[in-house]
Amino acid sequence: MVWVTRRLPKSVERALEEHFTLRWQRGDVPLTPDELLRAFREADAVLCTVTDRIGAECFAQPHRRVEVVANFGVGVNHLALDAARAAGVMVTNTPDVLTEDTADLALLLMLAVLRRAGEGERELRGGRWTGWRPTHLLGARLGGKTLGIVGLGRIGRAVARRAHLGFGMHVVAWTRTPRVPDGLGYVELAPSLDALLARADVVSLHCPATPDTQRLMGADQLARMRRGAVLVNTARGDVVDEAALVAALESGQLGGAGLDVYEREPEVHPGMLAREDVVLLPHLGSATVETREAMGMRALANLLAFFDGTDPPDRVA
Ligand code: 8YV
Repeated sequence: MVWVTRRLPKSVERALEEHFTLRWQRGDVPLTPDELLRAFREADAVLCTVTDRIGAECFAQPHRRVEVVANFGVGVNHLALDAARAAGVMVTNTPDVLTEDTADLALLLMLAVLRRAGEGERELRGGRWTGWRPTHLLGARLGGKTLGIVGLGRIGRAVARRAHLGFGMHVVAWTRTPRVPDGLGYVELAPSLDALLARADVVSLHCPATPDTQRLMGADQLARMRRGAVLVNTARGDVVDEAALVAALESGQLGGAGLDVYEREPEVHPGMLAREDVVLLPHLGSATVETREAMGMRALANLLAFFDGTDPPDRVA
């Protein structure tokens, strides 16, 4: 039996039903910690997602039955991978299929912040638009600006392509493996995060959330950004110290921010909500019909491979 923790696109639910006995979550709310423990005792597999914080207690409990956890999503920071390995439980994710849509959303946030789209929309809907004038809501052009990409994995590379080829940005990147990937000759590698922060007009985060990247962008790093620069985060809230970000915006050190992810989702730092220079989206990076269906099919493919006794394509633990 496969326990599915959230509702999925209809086509995915039907495809899962063709292959497995399923246990669906009633309503579309996250399982409680007790329900998660129970799922691990009763199911052979759990199909989970970012809203399920699956700690060591699930993997290490007596009478655990689960043999495989198929995560719907590429990020796996909500799963205790070491505990999964220690217990011999396999974990898979859904890379590749969400790369392009997440990269699109990063560009959307850059444009929205630089062109003051949120502010303009709020003004219009609020009945405060008095008509066109030459000096109304002037923003900044993306073209010609320097983009600093933190993390040059699949999504970081897709953002680099869009930013340079589509918008004429200069692209500087800082990455764990200091090598420019094939086909990205226009990307300059920064020797350090500090060097990248000193150069970039827009900093976009594309690293996974790990103990090493926890609050990677803290008060010190925000202070090292160029005055008036913009921070975009479509990675994980854990990578940014949200309180420090609010302080940097309030002091004018940063010129704006575009966020899709937060430290304590669905909570958002109250200091952010009132700011006109911030664009806030509710974790929509992969939220297209095409991608969410593809993510579901990828999770299904991983489960099928596991139960067929072959190697799942996207094993992470
Ligand atoms: C998902 C994401 O919407 O894949 C990820 O890591 O952040 C998004 O694509 C979400 O996390 C589903 O698990």
